[in-house]
Amino acid sequence: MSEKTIFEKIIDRELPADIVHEDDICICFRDINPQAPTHLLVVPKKRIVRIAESSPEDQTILGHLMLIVNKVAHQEDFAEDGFRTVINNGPHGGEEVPHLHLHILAGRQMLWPPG
Ligand code: IU
Repeated sequence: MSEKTIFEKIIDRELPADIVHEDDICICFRDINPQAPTHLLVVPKKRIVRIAESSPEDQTILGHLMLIVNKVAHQEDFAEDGFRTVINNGPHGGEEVPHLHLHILAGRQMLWPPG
């Protein structure tokens, strides 16, 4: 098994994080370098490297991540104002950490197209 990712170290409590949700399948914590007033990451505990390397057997996990976006949007009280969910995949996507994660950005007006 390759070396743990930074997110696996957070999941295993080897590194600190401001955790807002955790269950058997995923963890959600505040991004260390926020790009919006609220910037959360939803990370599956199973190391799916990136969405382009997910497989049909990951369907339950992937669906669960979406439902946790919904849950934390209400929990953190930005569901009504709106928010953006982003998955960066590979070099052109701007992916830095090779462990699937959904960004949730909230608390300001988002622009389109994104940079
Ligand atoms: P990306 O989609 O792989 O580019 O996003 C990685 C994110 O992980 C990025 O927004 C970082 O700020 C964030 N992050 C973090 O929250 N804590 C860390 O220890 C590290 C990166 I390294």
